[in-house]
Amino acid sequence: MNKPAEATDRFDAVVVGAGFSGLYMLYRLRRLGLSVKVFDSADDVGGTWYWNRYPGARCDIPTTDYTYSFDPELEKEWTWSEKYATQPEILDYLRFVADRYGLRADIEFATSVASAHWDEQERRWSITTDRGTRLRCRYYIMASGCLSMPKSLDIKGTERFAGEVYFTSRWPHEGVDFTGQRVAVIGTGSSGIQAIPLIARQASQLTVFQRTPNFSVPAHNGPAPAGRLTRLAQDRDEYRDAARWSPGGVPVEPTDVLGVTASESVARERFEDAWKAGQLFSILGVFADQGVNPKSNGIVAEMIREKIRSIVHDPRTADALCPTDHYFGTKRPCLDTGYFETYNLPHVRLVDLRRQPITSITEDGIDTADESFGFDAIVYATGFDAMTGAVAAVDVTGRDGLSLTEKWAAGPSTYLGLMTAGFPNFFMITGPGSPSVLSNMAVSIEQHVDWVADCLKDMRTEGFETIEPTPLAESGWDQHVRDCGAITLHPTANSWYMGANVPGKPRVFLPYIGGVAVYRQACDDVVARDYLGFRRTGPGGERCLDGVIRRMQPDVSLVLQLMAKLGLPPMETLSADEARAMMGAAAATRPPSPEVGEVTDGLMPGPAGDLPYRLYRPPSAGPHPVVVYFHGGGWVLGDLDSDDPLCRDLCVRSDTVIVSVNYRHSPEARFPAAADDAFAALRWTASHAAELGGIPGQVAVAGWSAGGNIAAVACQRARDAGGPRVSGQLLISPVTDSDMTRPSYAENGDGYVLTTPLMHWFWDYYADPADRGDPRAAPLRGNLDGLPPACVVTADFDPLRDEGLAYADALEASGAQVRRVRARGHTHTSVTMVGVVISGAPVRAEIAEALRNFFPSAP
Ligand code: NA7
Repeated sequence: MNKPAEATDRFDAVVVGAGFSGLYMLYRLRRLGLSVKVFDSADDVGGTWYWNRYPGARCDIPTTDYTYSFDPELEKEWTWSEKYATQPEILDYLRFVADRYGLRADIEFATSVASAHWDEQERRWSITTDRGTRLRCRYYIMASGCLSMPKSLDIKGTERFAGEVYFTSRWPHEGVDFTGQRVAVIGTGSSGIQAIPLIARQASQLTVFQRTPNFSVPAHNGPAPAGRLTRLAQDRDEYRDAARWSPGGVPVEPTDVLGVTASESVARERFEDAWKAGQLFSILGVFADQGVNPKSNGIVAEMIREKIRSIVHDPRTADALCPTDHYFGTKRPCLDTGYFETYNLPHVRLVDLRRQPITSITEDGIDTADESFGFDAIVYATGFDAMTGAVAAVDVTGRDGLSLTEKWAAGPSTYLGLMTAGFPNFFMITGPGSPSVLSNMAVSIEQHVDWVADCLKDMRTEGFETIEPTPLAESGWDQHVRDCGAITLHPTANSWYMGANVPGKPRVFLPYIGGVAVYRQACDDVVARDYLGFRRTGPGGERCLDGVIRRMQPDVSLVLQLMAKLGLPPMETLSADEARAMMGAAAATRPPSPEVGEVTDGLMPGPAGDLPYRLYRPPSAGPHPVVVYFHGGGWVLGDLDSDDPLCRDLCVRSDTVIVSVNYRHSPEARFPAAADDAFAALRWTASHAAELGGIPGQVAVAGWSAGGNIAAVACQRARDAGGPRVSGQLLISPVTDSDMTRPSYAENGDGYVLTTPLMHWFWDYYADPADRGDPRAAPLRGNLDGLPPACVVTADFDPLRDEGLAYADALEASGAQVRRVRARGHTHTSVTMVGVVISGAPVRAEIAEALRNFFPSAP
């Protein structure tokens, strides 16, 4: 039997929570030879599975996957009886695990940690419990669960009700018999949806109060799927490894079918298969783009609504049960057994709180705006203060008296979801900023526990006593977590992922949505880079390699990975024609481009023959300002098609006419042909603005990459020639100089599409070395006085970044107005990948705003 902690006790580690994570943490720490005390407020192990005993409580990740994998022997000794095990079976399993490894000896039950204060002198945490015990420890680990702190009741009059009151999250151990009772259930999240069909079996009357209809798919529970069991039996290690390196912690075959392009029959077939599979990751993966693309998401959502309508007989009830206010998956979808069917029973009624909100709980029931209901029992299935609730429930104070709740007042801030700056040796298992609730928790828990245990082992080996993230590493990770969330539809929903279910909680996307595998790799990379972003101290001094582990936009790295998989030859090893063909083939696979008002192709005169152009007119009534646009491609590649998506995007966003001009290319027409054509195109467009539907006198130039180069040159030449007047120059990642020794070449010259060898290849085709200092080739070397306002866009991972910045500096020094747009986490090409790289959209919105502001009529 365990011994209660004494005031004088010192432990290496204190762990809060004896659920899935606390038990495994204890196991690992013990094996490191550390002294550990685990506290849990419950009377037994189990964590969430100890408390959530409501009827129908089951996991909704296949139980073969929702299980410990750290010990193959343990796996041999336990067989799950169903595809989705019940709460009692999972609790039995956790008890079995606790007994098998003798874990209870170090767990103090019915005891909560009340406070944890860091003592800088002692380099230890000082812990107090709700039983008044005080103790000290080197490491303080919260394994307190993501969905363990019930949300406080936020309904008027709850204390008045004289009947029985139950909470799904704190269900009586002896069970509840609702036979013959009039029962109310408030809440239709996973808990409500699981409990309602079973409560309906007993109650004489069941009334469900629904605030938000939820997406739910049938679990099709039964024996564990044979395919999964066979794969597991054949090669357990391979199977578990596949889970660890999967997007969600369950091995799945990822799809590359996009909802936006799939035929109706393919879409239907994929959906029906997922519906039959009865698995969250199947229905969440009908299309590769359903989490990020509203249209694709809408296809899946509508098919689920069709199913609901086909199950529920009463059309009004069916309608009320159909979710329409959030994208599918942006609130936690549910797996159910007979949930929607339950509403066909004569004694079950749905009350739609959107139509008739609860005004108050009364002594004998619930009053809504329209009706008074009498009940014998009310069941609250109203959810949790997710992800931060349990951590914030303890008074955690770090260095210099900084309290965790103060630090997190505007939302949690963590490094890897594992630690937070200012709180040395304080670890969170599946904390905010880690995949946690978006993944199979069992896999994510094991990964976190293993990371922490390995970290403590490394610290001991290397003689360190404390570890703590740096502010730089932490803010970098927070940014990355936000970037990952921002490209998805998640931030649009009032979900508990966003903290939106708890009144007053900051609205922040709490988990990390980059995926389990990507996340694991980031954690491993941090360790491999000598604990990048962590400061470790010990008697022998401190060590800290400061930095940010992931600076690139998540979708940009995904595109780079996909491109690497294609194994294309480096462009500079090809001939110009071969390179052009390769670019053309890539363009053919692009998603549909944005709609504009009108597109017309034409010819304009150039110095050596006609130049093809494509005009994009916005949908709004003209006339509009005009932008002469020059495509990218190193003066060698590119044409009107290559930059078509970008031109459309700029046209619609900036509400301007875009005239995209195809200038002459190298090696067929070398320097200064492209620059000459650009200036000619500017002159012709300016003098024909009215015919083109433009506003005379309101003409700007724009260009990307080499197009930015000739756009900048055209501005200098217009100034020298005394016209035309240019309203502004938009230079997107422009080539401004032929000097390739700037630091951005060293940093980004390899691995980000535009490479140093490729830039050499472009220059070699375009201009003789003797010409490369000519301001018509290297505008940075020209006279920059009297030039129009500029917007200069530079991307972090671009070899051309520094010459873009140098041009912005030089323009500013010469008195030009300059707006700088930093494409944070982008490469030379990624901002232009309209419809592919979602994180480019806000950057293009900023660019379009700058473009619009060149013109006097701009708002
Ligand atoms: P959830 O998913 O947060 O569901 C709570 C439900 O209670 C949800 O339908 C809420 O509506 C509803 N709710 C909450 N407060 C109120 C008030 N004041 N009035 C009416 N209705 C209310 O919690 P669960 O316990 O079901 O599931 C938690 C997770 O556990 C689950 O996602 C799985 O991961 C396991 P709302 O949607 O906020 O309008």
